[in-house]
Amino acid sequence: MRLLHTSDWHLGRAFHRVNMLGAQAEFIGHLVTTAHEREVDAVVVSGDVYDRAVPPLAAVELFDDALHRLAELGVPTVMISGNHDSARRLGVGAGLIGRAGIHLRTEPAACGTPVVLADAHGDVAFYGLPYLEPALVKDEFGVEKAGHESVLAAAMGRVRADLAGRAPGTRSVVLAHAFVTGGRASDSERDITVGGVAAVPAGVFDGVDYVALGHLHGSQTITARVRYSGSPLPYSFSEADHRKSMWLVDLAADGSVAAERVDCPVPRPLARIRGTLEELLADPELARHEEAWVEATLTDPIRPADPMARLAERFPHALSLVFAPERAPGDPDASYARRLAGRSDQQIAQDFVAHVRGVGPDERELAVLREAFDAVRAEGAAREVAR
Ligand SMILES: [Mn+2]
Repeated sequence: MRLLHTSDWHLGRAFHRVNMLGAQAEFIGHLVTTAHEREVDAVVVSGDVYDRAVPPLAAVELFDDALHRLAELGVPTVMISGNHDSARRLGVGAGLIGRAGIHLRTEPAACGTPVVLADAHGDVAFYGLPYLEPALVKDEFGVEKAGHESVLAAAMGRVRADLAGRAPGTRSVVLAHAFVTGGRASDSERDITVGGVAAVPAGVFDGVDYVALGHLHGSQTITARVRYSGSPLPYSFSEADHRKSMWLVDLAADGSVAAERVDCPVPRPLARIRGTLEELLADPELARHEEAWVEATLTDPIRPADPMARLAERFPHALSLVFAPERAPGDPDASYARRLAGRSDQQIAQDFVAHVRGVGPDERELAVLREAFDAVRAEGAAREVAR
């Protein structure tokens, strides 16, 4: 059976001030063409279909168009909700849409109920595990301590139990939206840390033939059977070195896996450039980035006048300016944004404690901070569910 694995479409998301709907529509076209030309048997979409719980109308219309085109193609599709989606909203109409061969799995309670597709070699059971917010699903799974690993392990327990009851030789695919240990994050995923821990070990998924992951926006191979497709488009400059793609996976009769990377259309390359404004405007090396979406880090000791307008004379698609005046290393005046870059909310809070008190938080205080961050996140997620 041949699968096409993608995730993290984030329909409706902009890239800085660029509306990405056109590029997202082009990607949908590419997906449909690939599914057709490469004779794909099933499409799997591993969450974050939308960028927000209540997406803009144009994004909903694009999703509707995608559903129609996939249904017309006649290729069965399995989709789950991600941490950016409202599972409840995305799941509206799932029963009807399912009759058209597009299976939306947004209910944590249905983790152990697969979509069963068949090829010449027998059945393949597709288990859609929507993003599981630990605080919200711990009762459903009967786990005492709400954490990503414990709820995913419980969901996988249901998957294995169901699989054990099926005909011998039934192959299995799991869709999940999670941060698996060994994966590399970028700047465009929303933090899902609970209890100070975001990552779950890949071993949680042992026993299934292929795990189609979503959440991390870079394409990644955790093991031959556990992969991230990554997002089809960049959503932050930290993805400048990503090659955006999907996985075309051949699942053989014996459950062995062969995966091929299928590139996504590139609306415009990304470039991160650094130097004084005068250097950036003059350096002949940078000519190759003139048509790119550019993030420029200006190292001028004094902020130049009207820098974006001047930069745009050479780089008309410049989108982001960062000021990083060259000073001695360790200078406390380094820009606030630069000091915060790459640190989690919890790390920033811990460093703040250390900064004002001279000593960082001890174990007990760390636990208080973790609980506070978890409570805020759980409350946000609960509000989204209630809406
Ligand atoms: Mn995402």
